[in-house]
Amino acid sequence: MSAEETLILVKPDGVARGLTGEILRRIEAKGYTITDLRMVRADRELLTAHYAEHEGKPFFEPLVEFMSSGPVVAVRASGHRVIEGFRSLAGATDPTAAAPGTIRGDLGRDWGLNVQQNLVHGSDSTLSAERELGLWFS
Ligand code: RTP
Ligand code: MG
Repeated sequence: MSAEETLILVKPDGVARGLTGEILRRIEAKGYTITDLRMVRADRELLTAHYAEHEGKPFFEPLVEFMSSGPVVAVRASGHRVIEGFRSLAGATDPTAAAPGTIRGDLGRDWGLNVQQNLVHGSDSTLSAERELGLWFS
């Protein structure tokens, strides 16, 4: 079995709502292994690098504001097809549209704000996983 790695973030809304344990439980229950974990107060520099693909989009500034509003839990997880698998566990970006059974579908709240406070981030490709793990676990 070939193990793959991904970066998962429990975003500030997940940490503030006390959902870190529940989110880590779902990752482990699926069979993925948590191989590193740290709580980070992310600054603008880290977030701008992390969200480079979104720079210039209307939600970029509110996104950086939100992501720096409180601590984030960064998780290195490994497992067979964990990148795609965690994106399935997380569900659609919009918590209202996310399917029940997913983290965002079961636990995400739609506050009607100008950015989705959707509890988690997961890398979307092997390339982004490698890049993002380097940023958060350097
Ligand atoms: P993520 O990167 O956090 O795993 O989420 P994603 O792939 O599902 O979403 P993405 O399109 O990469 O957007 C990154 C994050 O920006 C916020 N966002 N808000 N129009 C909006 O309100 C909006 N669009 C994006 C969300 O926090 C999203 O997860
Ligand atoms: Mg994304």
